[in-house]
Amino acid sequence: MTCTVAAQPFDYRFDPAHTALLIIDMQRDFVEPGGFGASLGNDVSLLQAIIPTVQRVLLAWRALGGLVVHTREAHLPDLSDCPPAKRERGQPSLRIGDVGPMGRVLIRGEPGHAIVPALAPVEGEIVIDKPGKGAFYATGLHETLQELGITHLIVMGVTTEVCVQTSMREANDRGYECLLVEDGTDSYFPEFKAATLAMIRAQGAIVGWTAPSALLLQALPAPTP
Ligand code: C5J
Repeated sequence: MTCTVAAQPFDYRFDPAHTALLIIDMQRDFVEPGGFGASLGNDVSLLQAIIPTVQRVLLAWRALGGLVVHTREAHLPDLSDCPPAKRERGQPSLRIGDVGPMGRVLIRGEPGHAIVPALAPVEGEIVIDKPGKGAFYATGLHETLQELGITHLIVMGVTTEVCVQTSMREANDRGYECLLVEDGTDSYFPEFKAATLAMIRAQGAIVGWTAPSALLLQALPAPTP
């Protein structure tokens, strides 16, 4: 079955049987006060605002029986997978591995590592822990998607210009056709989000397509009873 989204810069076509919904880093550490994002001085309310939209698309995709992949950015407790350059970057109030209000910042298994309750993975969904910004770096995600016959990715999550864009570029280099849901992603910097959407779809979808969630939802088939 082929679905068509009236996306930019032109129609995006996909078969749900060969498409995964990829939700990037919707973790407490990025969207709640007291986490990694806030420790860098960011206003996390901008990111919280997309949760209802991401949930709407997630529920529709689940109703179709489509494959869902969630990612979480985090490091091992001994920080052996965290390059010192990443930990030492900038002047944060808390560094990766420091103890904050949601446990150790950006560390696997800590409260801040969890995906927000409204989007929590359910049985059968894939959860990828990634040490980097890209979902394909040091995760085995490509091999998993290949085994499942996935050729297309519908992408949501945070932040648009960091982990979302990096993951889409990695996916593009590996041959996946990607659609970014415009209101299912956000940045701490609205101008960076706008620039990222523009650069993804520029030059004839050089990285991928973008579309608002309403147009994606309109394109989905009715779930079979
Ligand atoms: C960042 C992410 N911004 N998930 N991570 O460091 O975008």
